[in-house]
Amino acid sequence: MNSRFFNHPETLARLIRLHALEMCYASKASHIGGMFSVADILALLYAEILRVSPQSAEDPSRDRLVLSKGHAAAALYATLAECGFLPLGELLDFRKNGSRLSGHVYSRVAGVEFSTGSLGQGIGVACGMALAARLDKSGSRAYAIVGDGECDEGSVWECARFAAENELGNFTVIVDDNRMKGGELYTPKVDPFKAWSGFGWNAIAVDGHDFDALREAFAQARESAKPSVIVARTIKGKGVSFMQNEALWHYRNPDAEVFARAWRELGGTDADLLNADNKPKETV
Ligand SMILES: Cc1ncc(C[n+]2csc(CCOP(=O)(O)OP(=O)(O)O)c2C)c(N)n1
Ligand SMILES: [Mg+2]
Repeated sequence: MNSRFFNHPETLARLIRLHALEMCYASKASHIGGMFSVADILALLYAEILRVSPQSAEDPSRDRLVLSKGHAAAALYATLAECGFLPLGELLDFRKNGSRLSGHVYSRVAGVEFSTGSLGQGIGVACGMALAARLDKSGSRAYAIVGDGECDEGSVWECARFAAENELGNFTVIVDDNRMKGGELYTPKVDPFKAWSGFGWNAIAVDGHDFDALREAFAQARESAKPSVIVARTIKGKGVSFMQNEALWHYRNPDAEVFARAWRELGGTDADLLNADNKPKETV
């Protein structure tokens, strides 16, 4: 929870997208589409749901979040910086040689619980954190965010079965269900909601860009004795018209013109810039 953004996750979400855009522009790299699809989920988690703060980063009873789709690292770093875990200015070191802000989530960054990037791995670690919390009676809850494509990994379903068998009611998985993997938009033949329900989970389907619906889903998850999954229907590239549902923007760096257009669509101002030298051409 964060007092600055509590009840205002949309403000944090806007900043996450702006910072992630600037980080991808400055570093000439990264998975921008999947950062934008998960931005609202990260914003609500850090604004209102997770019991975490820079002051209690080592508290054993803190909640745990693992961003299992680790290629969206810049969105998580931006969230953590806005919530005071690291300096905002450090975000521009993203992907630079020697920086801890590597292109996939790195656990040396303050507030990060586990390094991810190899899809299918983070969810199992978060599941272990939930089990440990129960054994320790710490009251902590564990959360993992996975991509819909990541759910092609068998390890996701090993975890699904283990968590259900062990009735890990303190474990919540959020599926960033943008219906895109590396390529075009697709319709899954195996419905994710039915699949998770079939594994014995408390499954909740929501619009992943609707804060009220997400809020309600997290509240329902807290009440469940079973592990919960929030199947959040999202839009890859959400927030920038020409990136939405476009396979090209799974991984691509914006050039100066694209940066300026996207910055404008996201409502970016000069005050939002991390580096004044990045000023979009039109605003100069
Ligand atoms: C084990 C593994 N295989 C392949 C990749 C390469 N990879 C990076 S992102 C991606 C697509 C993931 O799709 P999804 O989980 O739906 O993520 P999103 O749409 O949110 O970007 C792939 C295959 C990887 N990081 N890890
Ligand atoms: Mg996807």
